[in-house]
Amino acid sequence: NDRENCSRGALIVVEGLDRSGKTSQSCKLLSYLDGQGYSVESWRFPDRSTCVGEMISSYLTNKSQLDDRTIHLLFSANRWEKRSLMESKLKKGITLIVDRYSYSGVAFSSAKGLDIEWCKAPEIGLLAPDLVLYLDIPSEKAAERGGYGGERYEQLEFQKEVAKRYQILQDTSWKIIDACLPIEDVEKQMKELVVDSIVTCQKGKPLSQLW
Ligand code: 2DT
Repeated sequence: NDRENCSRGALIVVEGLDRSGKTSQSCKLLSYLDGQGYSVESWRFPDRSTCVGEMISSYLTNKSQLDDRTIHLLFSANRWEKRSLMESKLKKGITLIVDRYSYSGVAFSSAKGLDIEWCKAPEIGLLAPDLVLYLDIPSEKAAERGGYGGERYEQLEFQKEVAKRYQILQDTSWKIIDACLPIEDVEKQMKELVVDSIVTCQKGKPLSQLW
């Protein structure tokens, strides 16, 4: 029927500091929605599987050095190279759960001291999320959670700067989730918000663009 023909999937983004629980919560969300019969895929940025993604990965693991603006533009390019696929999936009715997106891009680069407006510019024209689930956790608490790995950026002082930038970036698409609550509570809140967002998109909410 008509409704099915035009109904699109929702673009859901999960953001938060390292160790805030983004990846495990995204997994839970995926299997829940899948079990409920929604058509859904799980994505993540950086997508390390592309050529650009390999350059990013080598930078993150300290195997290469890049100028701050250069790496910023590579992260952005890594989203641009996926933009058309993202749009076609959404238009086919597939909901995407995306672990990190432009907000990580701007928060991490501007935390190094780059101008925030400069950081936002290359993101202009990428698809805007329908919902951003921000897993809110104090940097100290996150650091206590089994510690960080060895990648660049996984340091307490830097994460504190990132948290400040995330605050500046909040907009009406954001829902702040207290990531210190028990895992099941976080999960429940996320499920409800996502299902609401999927319904709104099915009802014809248009896709929009950053920024
Ligand atoms: P993961 O540990 O989630 O793979 O992230 N980052 C990420 C940026 O600096 N800019 C971006 O645009 C994105 C998407 C955050 C790897 C690290 O890369 C940072 C953590």
